[in-house]
Amino acid sequence: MPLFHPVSEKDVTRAIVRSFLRQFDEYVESDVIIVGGGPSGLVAGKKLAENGLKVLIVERNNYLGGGFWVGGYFMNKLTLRAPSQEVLEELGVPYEEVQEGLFVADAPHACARMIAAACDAGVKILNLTLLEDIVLHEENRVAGIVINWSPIAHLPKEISALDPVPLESKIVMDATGHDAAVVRKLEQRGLIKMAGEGALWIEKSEDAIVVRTGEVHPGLIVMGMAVGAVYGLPRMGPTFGAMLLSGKRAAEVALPMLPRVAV
Ligand code: 48F
Repeated sequence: MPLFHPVSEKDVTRAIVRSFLRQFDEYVESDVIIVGGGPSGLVAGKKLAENGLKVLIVERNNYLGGGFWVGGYFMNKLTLRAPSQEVLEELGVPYEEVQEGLFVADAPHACARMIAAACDAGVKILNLTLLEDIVLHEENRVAGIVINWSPIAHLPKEISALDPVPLESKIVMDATGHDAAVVRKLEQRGLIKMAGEGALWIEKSEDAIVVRTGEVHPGLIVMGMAVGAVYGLPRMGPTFGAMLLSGKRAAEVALPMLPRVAV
């Protein structure tokens, strides 16, 4: 007597294809597309989805979490400064106060919980997907993104001549970290000038990143380390509180721009 229910190979393949394509079809149009599934993007996605919005995270890697899996160097301990430990509390991640206002948490635990929380809230994920370009409509308002399969970037030119496809959304968010890949597409067209990231200075950087999080161009909100690259702010290196609070702030900026479905 076999342990598992009988299912054939064709049924397995059909289950994958049909489920993926149904979701892909549904998310060709979203309320918010977040490019980048690092800490800032995940926090923003969670908050927006909790407010009833249709949120898609587009991530070039096969895994979510960005730089949040490792604290710094090769050491998987995250540091955060008050008051950002409140986000860990919301997520149910244990942490330790090592000195007044400075907290340490296990990166794998925090990252796994953060990904789960975004998914639980209803965020959908398109991974192995590279932002290739942006969609611009009237008065250069950002109206969506253009995507391709990320391994395409590593293929020889003769195989990689593969057209991308566009997705539409009411708001696009750049959460691509140091790359600021979405804003860079505006810069390439002379629509914005990026200042480039400054040198490391934790005290200055964290406040500035959160304060400058917001709409950088009609239809485009920038958050996380991408904010530093746009405005020339110092980087913060191995501390993460500003990523969490910047993600929250990005969602707070977006919410009044969109009709809420539920609270
Ligand atoms: O780099 P990342 O973790 O960005 P973040 O949320 O947090 C930054 C910190 O991790 C750390 C730091 C401060 O503590 O200095 O670096 O600002 O996550 C960015 C995600 O975006 C993806 C990338 O793979 C990563 O998971 N990404 C970047 N460019 C693209 C992209 C692109 N062109 N298309 C799709 N995804």
